[in-house]
Amino acid sequence: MLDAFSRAVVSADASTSVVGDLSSLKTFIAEGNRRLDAVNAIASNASCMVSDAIAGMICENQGLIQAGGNCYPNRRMAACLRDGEIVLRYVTYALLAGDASVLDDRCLNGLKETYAALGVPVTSTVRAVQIMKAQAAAHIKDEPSEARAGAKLRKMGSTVTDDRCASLVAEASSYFDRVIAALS
Ligand SMILES: CCC1=C(C)/C(=C/C2=NC(=C\c3[nH]c(/C=C4\NC(=O)[C@H](C)[C@H]4CC)c(C)c3CCC(=O)O)/C(CCC(=O)O)=C2C)NC1=O
Repeated sequence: MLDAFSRAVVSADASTSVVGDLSSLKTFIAEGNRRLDAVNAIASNASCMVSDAIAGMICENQGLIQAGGNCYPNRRMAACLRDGEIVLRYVTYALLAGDASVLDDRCLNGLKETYAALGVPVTSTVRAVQIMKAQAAAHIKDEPSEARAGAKLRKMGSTVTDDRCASLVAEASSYFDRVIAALS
């Protein structure tokens, strides 16, 4: 498992050079609090995000909870919710570390094959991940929409939400895309 710092060391070592371009690490440090805010925005809304994403996925494809569907019976429903939580948790680890390796090595490695063996449908999984991606963007920007959240609307009250958040939204989105690519 690597983070932004160990990644710089490993890359430098691979070319037997001294650690070269420190500017990206400087930014990583300078923007560190903002990164922690982004991680916190996801982590403290995680259970709501997961249940909403899986509920949305099922709403759009109710066959999943009927006999023969992969979220039927309750044991499989529980496994699916748990998997949603696992994916979101590893995405937040990657965002915290500034590196995707923890997500790749401990969550995605072999998942496609496991799902194929168990008959877990990829299109539905991808849909749930896409919903979590959209939720994460909204929470990092601290702009959850009233239309979607209703009475559950919860703002973190972040004091700075300028467009520097955009790079963290883009980075988080790239980890969700990585999940989708690994399963597709
Ligand atoms: C830490 C890394 C890690 C991952 C990623 C992981 C995933 C994982 N998900 C599994 C099952 C499962 N995963 C699902 C998920 C779903 N079914 C659907 O219809 C939806 C599309 C989707 C939810 C979004 C289901 C239903 C099962 C149980 C399948 C079965 O037993 O028939 C299994 C098989 C063993 C078990 O049931 O626990 C693994 C290993 N386990 C891990 O330890």
